[in-house]
Amino acid sequence: METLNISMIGVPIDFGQMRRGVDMGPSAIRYAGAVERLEALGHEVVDEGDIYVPNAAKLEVHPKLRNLGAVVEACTKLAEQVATAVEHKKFPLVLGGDHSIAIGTLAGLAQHYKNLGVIWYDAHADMNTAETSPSGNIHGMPLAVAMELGHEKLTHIGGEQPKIDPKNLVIIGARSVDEGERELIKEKGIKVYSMHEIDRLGMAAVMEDALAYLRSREIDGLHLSLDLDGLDPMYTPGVGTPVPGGITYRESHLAMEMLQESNLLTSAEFVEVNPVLDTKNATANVAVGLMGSLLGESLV
Ligand code: EXY
Ligand code: MN
Ligand code: MN
Ligand code: MN
Repeated sequence: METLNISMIGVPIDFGQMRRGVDMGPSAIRYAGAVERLEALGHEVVDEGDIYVPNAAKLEVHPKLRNLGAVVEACTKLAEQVATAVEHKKFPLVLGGDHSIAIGTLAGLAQHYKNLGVIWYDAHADMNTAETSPSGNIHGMPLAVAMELGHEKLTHIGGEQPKIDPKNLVIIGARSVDEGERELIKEKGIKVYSMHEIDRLGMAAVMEDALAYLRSREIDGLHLSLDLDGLDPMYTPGVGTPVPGGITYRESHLAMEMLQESNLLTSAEFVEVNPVLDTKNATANVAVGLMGSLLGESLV
């Protein structure tokens, strides 16, 4: 693998959901040795530190969008930082924090990539709006927002245009999808490999198919948004919304290794690590191991 100039950005926020602790995700991932692991692969890694939202509790609230003002501020700052990293030919590596941060990551990437592919590795579709959400938690909404569906304070971060084309989106690992999300997936013709397809076809075939599909879309960049709850909770217990019957440890490493081989990857984020719900930093350790496979580590 070519050596990368990695811009590692921490986003220690928990505004997009209700479980305390996920704001410590970036620290947990750092303690799990993310920088050393990637430097050992020959990459240049600059840890840009953390995005900070002062006085979050005083920012705008909304009856159906929890902590709206704080999420908007965090994602606006993140979008700027991601856009700057890409401008300087760096590889953005974003550490969450809950999955609402992807609103900022995708907004930043869309400043440069006009036909961006996205692999959404997750138990969930994260495609709700205030009208369809069962919880009002914005970490269940980033993909709707990126398709410019939802409150304009969110959809207009990084500009008023949609940030992704639904046809360039591939969801892998879905097993907890709400009614409104199912309708949107059908309406937009979004490619989803649920746990059923992964069980039936196997992860190798799923990744072959997904990468061939994304190549056929002639994407100009590929972002991996990896929610650690995409894996089975037996491997990643430290997440806020665990769903049994998930992807295995080795299936996940294979997916990362095949992504690396594809030479399509241009950015990545690892989200929903919650050390308060974890044991011995296991979930952050899994995240760092997957980063290694994603960015060039080989078994022999
Ligand atoms: N679909 C549910 C909701 O919208 O509240 C659960 C979303 C969980 C989102 C986590 C980050 O993946
Ligand atoms: Mn998610
Ligand atoms: Mn999830
Ligand atoms: Mn608009």
